[in-house]
Amino acid sequence: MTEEQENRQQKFKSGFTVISGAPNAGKSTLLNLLVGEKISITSAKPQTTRNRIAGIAHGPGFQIVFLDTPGVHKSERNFNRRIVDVAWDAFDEADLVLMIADAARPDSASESLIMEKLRDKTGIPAVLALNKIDLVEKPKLLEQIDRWSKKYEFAEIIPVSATQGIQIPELVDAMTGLLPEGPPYFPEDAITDMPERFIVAEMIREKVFENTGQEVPYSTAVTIEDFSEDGKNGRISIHAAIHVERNSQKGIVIGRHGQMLKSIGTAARHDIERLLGIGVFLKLFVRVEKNWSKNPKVIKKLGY
Ligand SMILES: Nc1nc2c(ncn2[C@@H]2O[C@H](COP(=O)(O)OP(=O)(O)OP(=O)(O)O)[C@@H](O)[C@H]2O)c(=O)[nH]1
Ligand SMILES: [Mg+2]
Repeated sequence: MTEEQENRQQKFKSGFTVISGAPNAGKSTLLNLLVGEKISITSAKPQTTRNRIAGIAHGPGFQIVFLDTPGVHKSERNFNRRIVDVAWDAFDEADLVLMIADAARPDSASESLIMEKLRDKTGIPAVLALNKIDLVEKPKLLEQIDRWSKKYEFAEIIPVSATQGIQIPELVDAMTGLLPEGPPYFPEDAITDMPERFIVAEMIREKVFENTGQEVPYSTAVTIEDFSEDGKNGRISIHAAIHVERNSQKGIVIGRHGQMLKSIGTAARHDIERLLGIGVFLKLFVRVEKNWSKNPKVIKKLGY
């Protein structure tokens, strides 16, 4: 290696950044924006994300591997505790923490959980992104910044809006400044470590989140049963099962004359086609897996 090559390599910044925050703070929305592709599903309802999803952001002189995680919260529900554990486990991989807080709606219970974790993990720098600033007036935002700066010694506090794309370069600069020097972990064209099948299943689950209410989204899991080249018209053929916990929920997801399932399928297919860049034939089934979210074995089988 020449001296110049060595210098260049040494200056390259790379590392793992765990994205942590309360449910619904905007973690997955921000991840997608930072990566430049939709790889993590989002919704207006809390507790959308259930897995640790790596999203890779490439830039001049840096590569940041973001780990999107479930929103942390206290819950009596077995399944919720399981997914919150997934969020905490991601901290073990982190060189940097990107905490996301909703500037419009503080969530003190979740905030204290994360503060506790950060104090526990001394040595890992943390940046706070105060998100959704498009929803707050300036005086209230200044109040929030003040409140947060007294709560914890963040390396930086940056007000942002993930949906409006406000102050994103500033956020990226702050993070690259804090990352260690090192070679890239992933090839230049990689955007995630999750298989296509996983993201496809998630896109279907997102449509269930969007189209159904009350407990139904939280009783739903999606698995891919078949994923193959159709042969016909060069399309990909995907069979997916939507698992619910009760017969009544199955009825809701199918809807009158199958209308609901049709809407879910059409919306999901559009997203999947955009992701895969190819025509898709999508077939959905609804299955009742009685009380799956209470059974650790079945939870595992469904991918959690
Ligand atoms: N107005 C506004 N809405 C936002 C912003 N960022 C995210 N949202 C919305 O907030 C909601 C939650 O976003 P998500 O990205 O799913 O939040 P999350 O933190 O990943 O949520 P969980 O996975 O449930 O923990 C969605 O309806 C987003 O469109 C923002 O900057 N401004
Ligand atoms: Mg999320």
